[in-house]
Amino acid sequence: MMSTAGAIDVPPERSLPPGQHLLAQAPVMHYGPVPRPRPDRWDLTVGGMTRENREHRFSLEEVLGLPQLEVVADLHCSSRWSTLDESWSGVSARALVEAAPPADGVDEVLVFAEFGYSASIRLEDLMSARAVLATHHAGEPLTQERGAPLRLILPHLYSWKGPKWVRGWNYTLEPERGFWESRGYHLRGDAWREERYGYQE
Ligand SMILES: Nc1nc2c(c(=O)[nH]1)N[C@H]1C(S)=C(S)[C@@H](COP(=O)(O)O)O[C@H]1N2
Ligand SMILES: [Mo]
Repeated sequence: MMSTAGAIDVPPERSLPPGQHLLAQAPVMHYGPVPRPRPDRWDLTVGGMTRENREHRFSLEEVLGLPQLEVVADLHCSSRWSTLDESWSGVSARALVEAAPPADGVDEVLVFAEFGYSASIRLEDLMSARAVLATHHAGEPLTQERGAPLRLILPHLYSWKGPKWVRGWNYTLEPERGFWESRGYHLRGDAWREERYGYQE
């Protein structure tokens, strides 16, 4: 998470979360390499404390059959840049939770992606009306570097909580720290409350 030059002015009537500056365009940012497409072996797994006490597996086709959702949302990187009005479309994350429901008492999710990337997310955040498993950005299919075939977008959280190349999640009773959360970043990560670092928890 490095900082980025090229800040622009925030338009009147708009605001950014505290401590953020605006960029005209989001830089491509992730840790490690871009995975190469593997449509033949792609699946999505929902496991951990599921209601039926079994792992649920979905093909991409099955995921794409869930209710569609389009969201216009800002990106907020914890390295302090934001962008405004990105448009993301795909399927509702809440619909996938409903298709593979958690056991009673589950409040937490560890979302995982290719190459072991993961992010800790509260079930409540994953089920928010604007949480989208995106297949498209700005009206075009996601590019590989932006997370194709599927990427999670949670508009009110810092964007490290939006894994690109997402492959599923596990339900847990207690929060489990993901990639950045175990490197000093916040479990919840609400950008509007500036929940950046773990020491603020
Ligand atoms: N799989 C994966 N997803 C990831 C990351 C990553 O390192 N790996 N980085 C996150 C971070 S820190 C940011 S800011 C956004 C950047 O998204 P962008 O490249 O579309 O701008 O992706 C997020 N999703
Ligand atoms: Mo980020």
